[in-house]
Amino acid sequence: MNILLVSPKACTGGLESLRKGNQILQGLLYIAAAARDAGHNTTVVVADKADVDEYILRYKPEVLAVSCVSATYPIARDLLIHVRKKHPQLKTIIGGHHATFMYKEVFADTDVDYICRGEGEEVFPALLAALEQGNAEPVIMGIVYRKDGTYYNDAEIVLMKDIENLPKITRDLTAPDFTFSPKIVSSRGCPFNCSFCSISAFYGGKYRKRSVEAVIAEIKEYLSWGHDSFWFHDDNLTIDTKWMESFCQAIEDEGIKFHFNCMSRVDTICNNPELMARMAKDGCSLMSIGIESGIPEVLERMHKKINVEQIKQAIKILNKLSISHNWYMIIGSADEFDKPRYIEQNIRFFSSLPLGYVLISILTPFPGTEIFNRLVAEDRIRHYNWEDYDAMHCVYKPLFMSYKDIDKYLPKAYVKVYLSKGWRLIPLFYNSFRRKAMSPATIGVAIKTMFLHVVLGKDFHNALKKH
Ligand code: B12
Ligand code: SF4
Repeated sequence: MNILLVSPKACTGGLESLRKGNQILQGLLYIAAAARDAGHNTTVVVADKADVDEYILRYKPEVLAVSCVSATYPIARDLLIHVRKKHPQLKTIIGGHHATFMYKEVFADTDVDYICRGEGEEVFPALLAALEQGNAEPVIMGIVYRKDGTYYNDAEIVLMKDIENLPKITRDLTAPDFTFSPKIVSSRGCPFNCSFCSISAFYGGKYRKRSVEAVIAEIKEYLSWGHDSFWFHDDNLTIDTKWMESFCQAIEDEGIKFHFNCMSRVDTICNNPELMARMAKDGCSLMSIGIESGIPEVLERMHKKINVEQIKQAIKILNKLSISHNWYMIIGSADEFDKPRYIEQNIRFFSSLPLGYVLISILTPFPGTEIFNRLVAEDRIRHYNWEDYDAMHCVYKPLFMSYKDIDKYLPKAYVKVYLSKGWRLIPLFYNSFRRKAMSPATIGVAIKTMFLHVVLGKDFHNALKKH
């Protein structure tokens, strides 16, 4: 069968790489590879309703598959509605975190044929096989369809037992208009349970790991194609420290050289400083770590299971190494700490630390998360305009201040936190280029946005968005 897979053309602020297709949602590439391995002709494109017809004409698909996150759901929704009207013969399917948790709403909005609840690598080819045999209503748990108001196969979110042999993502999966940059997944899931993160809900707290041998073989293959810089999409690459040690050992034994970026946690960094030094030596050039808040009570309610002392110690450890660091901060907590004095306390905390990059978000209740379920129960979700679920808009009703005031803290926090770095901004940017930790385009977007907002007084969200 001919399958067209669509990554929504995002206009999420600043994500140039996703808009231009330099990056395509990795989950979609995995299911494209799985369908190819099952003998189908697959092409992955980045599109919205305005240009999907062109791709349908070019690739003549029988099935159209879409992925999205909450913020890009409106693009996916409009595209599916358009396809249903204009190409009614096409079978359509959507997957990803948003569709998994909001499947009933997505069916109602789009009249899509199927929704994948969970991981698609096994169930998507099973659906294609059923469709080839003329069975449009197969019993495949996780491939949900709707008939006469009843949902079938929706009882659970399906996960693969084993992720050792993930299908191989190759250049030829994507249409030639888009560039290819390999990402590595050595594990899926996370054993922690942070209240704002949809990972624990999606993976049910399960954590699965691939063998060091399989990951090294994949990296060697990408190296042979000329790539030497990889982003690990693992939710936390360093959870299994024994695995990480074996991985470093394998890099050293094989004598292979490459840069890699990954996500970690402050507790792991504090408990394993030697491992961090070894990772730096073996090519780790950027580590992203969630601090979220410097207020102990907020950390506790988020179930972060880290403390302020660990945060400070982890920063010291990383600052002694050649690893650039990128920290996450959250404004707002949807509880009694949503007061200007606590938000300002948090901004002061982040400004007082010798951090590398800081990525600041507004607390966003993503479907499936504990925060989402609580705010729905308390009737404190302001609206379901999903394009605003981009971690830059306050979409909930705060208890002690207005949502607009929370929104205003986002640019303020960026300015204060980055200005607090003073001259250290110069080596920060210089090193990020040198170690390929961040692209000049990303930093360019950040500087342009701040200039438009702070100097020219433009609205922050409009300054960041590109239409
Ligand atoms: C890496 C990453 C990014 C990268 C993406 C790069 C890329 N090329 O993919 C970058 C930094 C660009 C990014 C940006 C954003 N991200 Co992000 N990101 C991640 C992260 C850590 C890994 C994504 C990944 O590759 N996962 C591995 C793949 C294999 O899993 P998957 O995507 O879920 O796909 C599987 C299934 O869902 C299913 N599936 C998915 N689609 C489809 C489609 C079909 C048809 C089928 C059958 C199956 C299927 O099968 C796949 C294979 O098993 C996830 C967390 C996570 N664990 O997923 C967050 C995550 C997806 N991101 C999130 C968010 C919020 C964002 C941003 C909005 C942040 C922001 N403020 O801008 C943007 C939105 C970007 C966009 N336009 O879509 C949230 C989404 C929550 C939500 N409900 O919206 C997540 C879950 C993290 C979290 N906070 O909880 N992100
Ligand atoms: S925020 Fe990080 S540590 Fe917490 S559940 Fe999500 S991936 Fe795990």
